[in-house]
Amino acid sequence: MAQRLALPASLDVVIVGAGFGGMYQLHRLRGLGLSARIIEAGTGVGGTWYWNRYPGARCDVESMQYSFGFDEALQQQWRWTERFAPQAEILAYANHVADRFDLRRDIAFETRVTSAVWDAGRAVWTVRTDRGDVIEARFCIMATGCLSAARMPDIPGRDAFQGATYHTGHWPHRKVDFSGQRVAVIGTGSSAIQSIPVIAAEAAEVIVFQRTPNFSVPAHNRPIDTEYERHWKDDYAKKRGEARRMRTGILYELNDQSALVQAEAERRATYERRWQTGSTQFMAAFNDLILHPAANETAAEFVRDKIRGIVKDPKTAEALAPKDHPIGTKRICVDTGYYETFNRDNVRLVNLKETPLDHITAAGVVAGGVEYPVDAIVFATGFDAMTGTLTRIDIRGEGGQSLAEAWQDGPVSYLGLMVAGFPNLFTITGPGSPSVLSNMIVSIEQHVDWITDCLGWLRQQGHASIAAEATAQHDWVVHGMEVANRTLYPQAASWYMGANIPGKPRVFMPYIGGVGVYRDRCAEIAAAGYTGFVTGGPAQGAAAAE
Ligand code: NA7
Repeated sequence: MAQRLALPASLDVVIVGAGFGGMYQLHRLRGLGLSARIIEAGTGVGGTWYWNRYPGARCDVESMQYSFGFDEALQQQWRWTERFAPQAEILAYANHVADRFDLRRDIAFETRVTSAVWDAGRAVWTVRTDRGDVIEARFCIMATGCLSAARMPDIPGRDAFQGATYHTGHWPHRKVDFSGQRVAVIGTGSSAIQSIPVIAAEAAEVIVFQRTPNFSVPAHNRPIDTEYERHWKDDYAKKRGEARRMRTGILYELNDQSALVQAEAERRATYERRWQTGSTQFMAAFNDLILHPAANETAAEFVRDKIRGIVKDPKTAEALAPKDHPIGTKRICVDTGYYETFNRDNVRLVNLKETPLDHITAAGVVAGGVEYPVDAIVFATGFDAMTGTLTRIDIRGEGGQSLAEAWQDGPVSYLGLMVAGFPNLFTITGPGSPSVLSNMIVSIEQHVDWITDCLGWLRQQGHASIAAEATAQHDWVVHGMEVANRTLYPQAASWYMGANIPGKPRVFMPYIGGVGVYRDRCAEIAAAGYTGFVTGGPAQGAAAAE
């Protein structure tokens, strides 16, 4: 193991996390001539794609779009091999970016930030790590990811199990061999839906414990051919520009028509065409699927019918067909052979709605009083999404208030970029920004560019600090809630709402107004001299901007 990078006692900027956000942020800050280091808990770069190594892990945004657009040579030279890149290829891309831009010399790996405390008098953050580092930095940029705090459910007896246990979000770095094994998978979110078909192809038996079924559409993944690659690369910059105007930051065919204006047969044909194309663009079949219950129901019923058509056992098919939430209000999954997997002899579904999960024993999982003996348990139980990665760090702003306290009734933020009371601390794709409702890399690039411009502006103006105003933050939070309440999203008990974590406040966390609209708002605010932000004092201290 190479020696860990020594961290200086004083810096302009500490960046937390070496995923795509942290890496691009470091690159941009170098361009600004600021001293910056990334502190990263893992042994390598990649963030989400470093941790989520479970079988079948794959991005649900097309590779040609789920990649950096800031550097023309990079986007022209990098070659994706599949329409939807597997985790290993995305991780290879992250490593390529780190090498290409010589980022590693400023990344301290295997180091976790434990606290960050604001000193208002000196306008510096004191950042501490689990290795005993103490660093003073003028700015702290949290590039900690939205889905990084993996969540193990508190199922009684969990620790008594004698076999192997895994969490999809913390998968081992070695190949896990399930051949000949009986495997329990707990959860049926995106991670489970991707991994179950792959595990089932290898294991002797797979028992899927489902509490709530999710809607999934086929990926129709395939190798990338030259024609498709050229279609993108011939005018990549233009296409990236168009994607940035889309509601989701993903370029795909829109249909500005209500689902309710078409006759049944025509509407089904529209859905069928989308189903055959595959991917999340299914939800763009009509313009009101996330707005009107009746419109949404037409799409939901189409997918339920597909499930009934694919899964041979009617009882299993019905259990897999979601009925408790409008389609798309929980993140729609994109799969390769998920529903077909339930036709295999070695796969069975345990419907926890009928037979609730009681406990775990040394030998297996007990549901509805029946013990299912297994050799391994895969917890595909998700994350403390959007806030968990931030609140597990002891972040203390003005007056010693912790971020966890500031967010005890749900996350509040101005633009998802800064939290009132926490000067000089930025959150890349924080709650209150499009983040998880968008192509993450598009949103990451926009936030990094905005933060970089802001730091450049502060230096130019001679300001030591910037903070969100409480009133501007309040207005943004209210606006975010209003926009969310115009949609069907708040109707689902989703992780967008914090509903998967017992006791977490039910607040719709991402901004659903759309990527294009949101970008314009951020740009207007910056152009008008950072309205809604308050700046303070002349720059001071050893690491002050030169
Ligand atoms: P998700 O989407 O949060 O899914 C977690 C799943 O685990 C979900 O089906 C849960 O059921 C289930 N779960 C959680 N706790 C339990 C207990 N105690 N018992 C039974 N089942 C449980 O996480 P993923 O990792 O799949 O996906 C997260 C995102 O990553 C995804 O949306 C993509 O954006 C990538 P529930 O619905 O709570 O009834």
